[in-house]
Amino acid sequence: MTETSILLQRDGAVARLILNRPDKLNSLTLGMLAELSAALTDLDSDDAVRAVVLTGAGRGFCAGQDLTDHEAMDDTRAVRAVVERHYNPVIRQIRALPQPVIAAVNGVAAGAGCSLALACDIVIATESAKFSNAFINIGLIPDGGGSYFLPRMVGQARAMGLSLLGEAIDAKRAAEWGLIWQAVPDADFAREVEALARRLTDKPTAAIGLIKHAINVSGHHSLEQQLAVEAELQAQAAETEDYQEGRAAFLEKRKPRFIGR
Ligand code: T3D
Repeated sequence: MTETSILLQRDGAVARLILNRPDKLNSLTLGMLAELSAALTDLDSDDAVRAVVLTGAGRGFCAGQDLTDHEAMDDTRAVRAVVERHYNPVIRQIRALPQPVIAAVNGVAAGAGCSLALACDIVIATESAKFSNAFINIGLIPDGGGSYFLPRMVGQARAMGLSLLGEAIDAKRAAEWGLIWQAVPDADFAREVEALARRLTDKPTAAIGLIKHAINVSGHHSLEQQLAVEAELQAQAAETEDYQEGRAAFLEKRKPRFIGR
């Protein structure tokens, strides 16, 4: 893709998805969500990609739904369809992507922009970034999976506080609360994101996809159901070449070289 509202850049085994409307803090239009969905579809079947970084151009990560997008906002009767047809598929795609997805939160993540970040597998943020469940500030409710992710990540009390008050928290607090993986000084951010992505590309990618699945379904499973899921997924992991390599490397006391399948 070229200069569109979503940039997809491949760099070896790392793919970068860049939300690219910096003047509007990368707020989301329906066209942008369609582009994002198309890019995720491309990546889903791309075996050469072993880590995906989702980030924002300019000073923001994503300010949620573009409130000036007439197509999405003017007909209030169409909101259900906007959520079902444009937001929900993207959230599902991120969760189901076989590769790990890093949200590299370079600035404010508000409303559906916050949900988008939380849908990713690992969130790393600049210390100056802010997370805001801003929906309530305009009379809406958390969508994009926000009402699912938040209580599971930070517990009911903090999920309620964030959702009812709509106040932003900074990345350090978000990390302390378990909303994100890591807050790093702004000056180190690019280097830390790169290092995290490269660490992930060296890992057994097929197992990462299976781990994502196991953890994502665990939220609505009993222990018995989850034990059954683990048995099934472990059987699949054990069939991979990377499992053979991991075990051989351990026995031979050397570093494993995983190929991702
Ligand atoms: O119908 C449906 O689809 C329902 C789905 C809803 C999902 C949602 O995401 S609802 C929540 C939508 N998001 C918000 O309510 C956040 C709105 N933005 C803000 O509150 C602030 O912009 C921020 C706190 C995020 C950042 O503030 P600040 O001071 O750093 O920046 P700013 O000056 O407000 O914004 C910079 C520009 O981006 C500005 O444009 P301008 O005046 O320079 O031309 C601003 O209007 C624009 N912008 C920021 N957020 C949005 C936006 N434009 C359109 N939509 C936005 N969400």
